[in-house]
Amino acid sequence: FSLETELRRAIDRDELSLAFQPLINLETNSVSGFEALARWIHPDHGPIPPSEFIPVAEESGLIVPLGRWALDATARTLAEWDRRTGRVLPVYAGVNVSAVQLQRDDVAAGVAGALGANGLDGSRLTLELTESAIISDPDRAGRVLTALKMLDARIAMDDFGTGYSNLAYLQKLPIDILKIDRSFVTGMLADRDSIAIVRAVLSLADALGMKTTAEGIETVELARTLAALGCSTGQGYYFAKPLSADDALDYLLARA
Ligand code: G
Ligand code: G
Ligand code: MN
Ligand code: NA
Repeated sequence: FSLETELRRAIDRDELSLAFQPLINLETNSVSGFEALARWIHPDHGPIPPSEFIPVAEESGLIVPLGRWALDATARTLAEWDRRTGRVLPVYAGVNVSAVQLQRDDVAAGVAGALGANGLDGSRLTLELTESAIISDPDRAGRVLTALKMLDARIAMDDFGTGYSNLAYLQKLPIDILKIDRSFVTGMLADRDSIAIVRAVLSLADALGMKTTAEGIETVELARTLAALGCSTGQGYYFAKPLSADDALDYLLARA
């Protein structure tokens, strides 16, 4: 059983799917968007978690077709939701882009293709990049991010605070959103250091004119505290787990 061979087949046979986790506006409690997360249910071996197949995809280069598929499938889902509800829904989808993808693929061309094929405005997509994606080739990252901004797409820094932070990139690159890593959020009510880091990230984002998304909100206390601290957006099991596309649309319509 070679995960790489199986993954290649899974991409070809359309065995991958997407789950959508709601992103909640902490001020209004409405749905701002969803993070699209790849799922793989192998016909014989059952669900294979992304923590197993994403690293294999990165090492093998399969992250390029996988990433293209994720962009297309996300845009297709947004267009399908618009079609079903008969309006342009005011929500965006966040798509994860790994460092390898940013280096090896023309991500802006992939985004433009996914938008064009589905008749979507660029503001409907947010690309979630990790700090490592930028550090590994800052010049290339700068060109790709500029091209993405020209499409009107937004850029989020994923897992912010866990990478090799080089704060100069925040100033130089057109980053719209800082996603505060789950590890800081989880501990922030019990641990002074975590809340200090969360406050510092919120204040940094505010000073640089960026929005913030807190990951891993599991309790109402965390949701209330982050809202009071001025965090823009929340994500976590307290609001909802990653949902199927149909359940995500129901969730959106129930909260609208
Ligand atoms: O639900 P969770 O276990 O789904 O996802 C684990 C991690 O896998 C996410 O935090 C994300 O970094 C990564 N991931 C999920 N889907 C994708 C994808 O489509 N592309 C990339 N590059 N990473 C993904
Ligand atoms: O940041 P990444 O793109 O690494 O984050 C998405 C991952 O976080 C997914 O695996 C998702 O299932 C997981 N996740 C989302 N909300 C929560 C939460 O409230 N608690 C925990 N433990 N994991 C969460
Ligand atoms: Mn992410
Ligand atoms: Na993250």
